[in-house]
Amino acid sequence: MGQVIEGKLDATSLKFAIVVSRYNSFITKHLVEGVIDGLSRHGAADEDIATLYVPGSFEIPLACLKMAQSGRYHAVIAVGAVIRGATSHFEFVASECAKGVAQAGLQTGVPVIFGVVTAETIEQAIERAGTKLPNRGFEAALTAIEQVNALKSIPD
Ligand code: INI
Repeated sequence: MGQVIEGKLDATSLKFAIVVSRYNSFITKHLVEGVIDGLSRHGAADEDIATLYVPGSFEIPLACLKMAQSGRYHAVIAVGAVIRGATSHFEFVASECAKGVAQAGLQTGVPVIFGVVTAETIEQAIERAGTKLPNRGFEAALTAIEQVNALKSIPD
């Protein structure tokens, strides 16, 4: 089977930044709660979690890049809710946010996790904030912890 390298779900002594959009805050506040719950339950200390608020999901990538560049955090978790509604604005916001979040991670080498809900309807967004479906923020927290530890485990 060869050598298996994987990341444990242990957030002890790790530092995290959450970048959260105020737009659709009735959804994002639940996602942030999910992130903090996921990090805390896996050993992260309250003082090791910093939360930065930005106006909308379009503003998330630059804020993630700056947080990652600061060197203070082991991972950055982006949290937003982009809901289609009646406008094509949705496509631009959602795709620029996704591209920018990926770029922030690749450019800095710091894991930047996409905890942004994209949904066709408000109802779908509510489901993904932890009603019918698991809270996407909680899942993003676990992804962050696993990814940090997976990258730490890569042999020199
Ligand atoms: N921002 C969101 O976070 N979600 C949305 O659904 C959304 N829609 O649909 O418009 C949205 N727009 C605002 C955008 O993120 C920027 O804040 C704005 O365009 C200014 O740059």
